[in-house]
Amino acid sequence: MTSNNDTLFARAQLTTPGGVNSPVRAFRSVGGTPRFITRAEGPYFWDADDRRYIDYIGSWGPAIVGHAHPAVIKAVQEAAARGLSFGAPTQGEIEIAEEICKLVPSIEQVRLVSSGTEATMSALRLARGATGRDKIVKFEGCYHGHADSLLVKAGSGLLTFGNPTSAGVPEDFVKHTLVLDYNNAQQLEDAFKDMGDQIACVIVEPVAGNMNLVRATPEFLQTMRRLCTQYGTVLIFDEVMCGFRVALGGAQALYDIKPDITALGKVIGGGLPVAAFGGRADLMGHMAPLGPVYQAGTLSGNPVAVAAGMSTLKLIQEPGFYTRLGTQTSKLVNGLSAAAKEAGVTFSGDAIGGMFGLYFAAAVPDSYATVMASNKDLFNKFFHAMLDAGVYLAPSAFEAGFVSAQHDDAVIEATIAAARGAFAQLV
Ligand code: KE4
Repeated sequence: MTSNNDTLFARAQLTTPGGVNSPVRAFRSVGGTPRFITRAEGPYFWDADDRRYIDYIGSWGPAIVGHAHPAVIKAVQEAAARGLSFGAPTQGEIEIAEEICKLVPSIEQVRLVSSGTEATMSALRLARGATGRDKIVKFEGCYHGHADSLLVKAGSGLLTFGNPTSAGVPEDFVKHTLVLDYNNAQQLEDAFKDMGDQIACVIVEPVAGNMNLVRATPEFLQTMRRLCTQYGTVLIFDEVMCGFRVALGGAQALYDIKPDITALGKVIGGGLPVAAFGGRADLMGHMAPLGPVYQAGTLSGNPVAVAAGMSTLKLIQEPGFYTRLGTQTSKLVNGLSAAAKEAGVTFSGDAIGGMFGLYFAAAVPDSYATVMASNKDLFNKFFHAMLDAGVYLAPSAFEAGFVSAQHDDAVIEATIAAARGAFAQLV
């Protein structure tokens, strides 16, 4: 029987490339028909056939308090009734900026934008403008949005400059981007010895979530901080995903490392388009209209989006929020690991705050190479078995998963029960 999802997907492809507005949604990595979501509430969403799923992408991170949280919806409704966008400053922008600076002490000044891509792109431009240097360092497996100079894969040699990962990105746009191995402190040391005084910035996901979940080692981040300080290089933590997701103060609070600039997104918009970049006041002072680094945005600091973000930031500060969130995420991962073991399936999992990684591999990966060695085919079979059982995981073996405050014990236990059936189908 043709599902409404099939019908909508066929129709969507007539007017939108791949039928989606962001590639990962097309299910190309896992195969099958993407689910067209009609509504969401708490830990659930419903597709076009009115089938309910336990949702573990949470809009790829923003839905940390659960979908359609009454307080967030009320804040959005009240803001919308006062007008949608003014193109002029509002008090709400001051309030959310003050909240971000309070919660992330390394951020002394912050600029709001509308997407994580804008946040990291602007942070790179700021680093280059403030240092007068062109070279940047990123790491294989980290994704920072789709700005040209960040769509780069590792070059042929260990310390050679990168090659574009996308058509339409001229070689010239990436010739200053050096792509190194995540968690390889020695290689980073060597790169700085080789060209440290030419490097404008290092940008890193301090907890990586775009090659699946891979934690940085403390030594890797400590080495990065030491070298950036030594060579006058700007250290950018891309916390668009892990910020307010792994801890209230983000990964920088967990690792107790102070970056120079932080990129934020997702949770700070609560599901609406708010992202930000901010950090040391002396660096942010280079931004127009104060200084020569230009960045602008019609909908930057949009009052309705800021209302959703501010409401979410208030809710995550409730006493015990992250303790409860971390407990639920650990229960999920431990339960899935036990179910896999019972079924005799090679599997491991990791959980940090409200973020988790599932790996069809014997051990939790600590690098791009090890995560890429996990069994993608088994994941894809598991993904579809779970989808059929009403559990929606990220539609790729190389994405992290997300738990909300509404994923209570009953939801976690239902997920584990579904997984027992799914794992049994793999053997
Ligand atoms: P956006 O431009 O998608 O708002 O943010 C880009 C970005 C920047 N930095 C990090 C660490 C990110 O994870 C992202 C976006 N994350 C993906 C999830 N893999 C968004 C999902 C999608 O691309 O549709």
